[in-house]
Amino acid sequence: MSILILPSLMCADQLHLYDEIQKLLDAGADMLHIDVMDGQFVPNIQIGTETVKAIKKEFNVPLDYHLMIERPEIKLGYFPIEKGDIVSIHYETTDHPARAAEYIRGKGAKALLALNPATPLSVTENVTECFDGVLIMTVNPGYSGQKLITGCIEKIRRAKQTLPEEYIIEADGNVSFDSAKDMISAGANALICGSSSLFSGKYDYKTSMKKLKNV
Ligand code: S6P
Ligand code: MG
Repeated sequence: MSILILPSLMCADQLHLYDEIQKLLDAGADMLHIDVMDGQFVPNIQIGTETVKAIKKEFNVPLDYHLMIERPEIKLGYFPIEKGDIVSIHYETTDHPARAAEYIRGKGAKALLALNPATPLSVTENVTECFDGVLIMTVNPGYSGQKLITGCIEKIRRAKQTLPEEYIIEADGNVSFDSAKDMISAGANALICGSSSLFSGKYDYKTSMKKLKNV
């Protein structure tokens, strides 16, 4: 399986999103990672449903939704989820993760269970077949620019060892050109790239993307 490189749109220039998306696609982005935050589950608020709809209308790009919102099962309908998309809901936000996954799969998208750094991998045990993968937070959700919690690399390793072979394993948080190597060696097959790599300002998107693909 090739490694998905997923630019985190919250790290792009928010006043020039259209141009930013164009540049990311030109640089070869596979999908766009959309962080949705509700100010309750995480101490931050973004990105609005109208923005997501506008992106879908203007660009032919699948979205990788990361829903950091309480009770996602009753809010999934706000989003234009379709075939080709990936949708992560957090284990900590719902009593009904499998119900949310069923809705997502019903739209033709892939459903992932996202885990905070402190949440053990064992919570996936009884609902493994309801999901297509896991999103492993390697920082606490809510902000970009945070420091890696190194114990989470071990969680990625255990996910690779114990979860189905075909599972998507996303790593999200402080994915740098260096930490990306450790994450991939541990078993991650999708990297969320933000201020630590793609958006560091050191290189243009094409160069950063090439560097990431080489990793
Ligand atoms: C954080 C969010 C992430 C960030 C990304 C930023 O809550 O889920 O997707 O946007 O991690 O990357 P970095 O390199 O600044 O940590
Ligand atoms: Mg995210």
